[in-house]
Amino acid sequence: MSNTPPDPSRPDWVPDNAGADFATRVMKGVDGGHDGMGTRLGDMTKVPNPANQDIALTPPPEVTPQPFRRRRLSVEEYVQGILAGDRTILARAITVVESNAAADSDLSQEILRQILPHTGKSMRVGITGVPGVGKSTFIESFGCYLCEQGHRVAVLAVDPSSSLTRGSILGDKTRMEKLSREANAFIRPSPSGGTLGGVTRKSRETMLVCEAAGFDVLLIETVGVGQSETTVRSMVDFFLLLLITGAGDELQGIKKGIIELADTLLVTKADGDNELRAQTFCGDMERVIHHLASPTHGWKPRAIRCSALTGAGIPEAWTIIETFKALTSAHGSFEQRRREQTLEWVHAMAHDALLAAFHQHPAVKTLLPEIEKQVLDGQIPAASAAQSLLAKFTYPL
Ligand SMILES: Nc1nc2c(ncn2[C@@H]2O[C@H](COP(=O)(O)OP(=O)(O)OP(=O)(O)O)[C@@H](O)[C@H]2O)c(=O)[nH]1
Ligand SMILES: [Mg+2]
Repeated sequence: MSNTPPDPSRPDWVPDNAGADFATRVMKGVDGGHDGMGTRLGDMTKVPNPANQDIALTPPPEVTPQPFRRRRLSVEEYVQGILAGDRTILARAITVVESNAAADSDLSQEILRQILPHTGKSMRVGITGVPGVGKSTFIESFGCYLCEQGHRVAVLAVDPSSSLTRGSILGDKTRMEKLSREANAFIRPSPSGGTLGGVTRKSRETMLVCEAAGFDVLLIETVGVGQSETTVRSMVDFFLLLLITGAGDELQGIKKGIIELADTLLVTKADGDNELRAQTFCGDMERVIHHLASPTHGWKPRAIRCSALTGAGIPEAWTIIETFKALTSAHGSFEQRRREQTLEWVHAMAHDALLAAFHQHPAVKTLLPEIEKQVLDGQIPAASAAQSLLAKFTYPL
């Protein structure tokens, strides 16, 4: 044992044989704050400590840090704020609507109930296409054009993948820099949180809130992979599919099923060297849709081309949407679709809630492993297994 006094800058867990290169040293503390002023707790803890000795400090008073909380608004304040087009309240109301917290559910439903008479007056446009096709750039250009025409534009996203990939399709508002500075535009990135069903509920309700706030054009962006196109189709009046030339059918996900959902095909990036190819491709697509059934009664889908860079085709895209609205309103299919969508939504929500309750049911959860085993062992048929599980299910739980 060495008799040298312990080095106060060397913690006792440093190995005895640690050389000079063992880079752990405890620095002497600074009395008071780092700026040389007193500590936040005042002089009570500020005890001179020249030799780093143990010193009994006067215990600081109990200070419980108070988290910053915004005052909760009342239902009336939310409703009045939304109807007055107050953007801050609008954003907060959407946060309430998007919340998964049970505590927000009553508030959110009451806000929605009160704004309901002020909803439904917008044109709801769904925009889809594979990643990189130019959705965000198109929305930027199209949205700015609509604002110039005196419209108020809200941009929302249905992006169930974003919570997994963190690559929210509207996460980067930078691609919509100009539009996000427009006083008459409101861009809401995709709600986080999982399932397509969950994201859809939030997006539908957010649409209603935006309509009550006076936005007369809603642009709902969704990435063209998976099931989200079908979902967005079920919540919009007009569905726009963006395509690029030369990407190959497979790459663009141009499945017949998706083209059949679209009210118009928009060939993007029709500029520079690509202009001629876009023209040819657009003609090809026109011939394709000619042979397909239209998703909307009273409307014949169109194929057009545009460039978000030069602005070519942007006004035409809006003219088509306006024509669509006029024709389908006259035909009755516009209103008919909205009614069907609302009822489908009710059924879908009841369906989702019932399914979740079934899987959370304690008796079902207890029985499930045994029943699964019996099915796999060939002891009972699948239908009997399902019946046994359902027999255990009661609702409410
Ligand atoms: N030349 C040309 N390039 C374009 C046009 N529109 C978009 N681009 C480019 O295409 C690339 C992809 O565009 P985005 O708008 O980000 O595509 P997106 O469909 O939103 O992509 P994701 O968000 O990844 O699904 C960007 O580099 C754009 O600059 C256009 O009209 N002309
Ligand atoms: Mg995008």
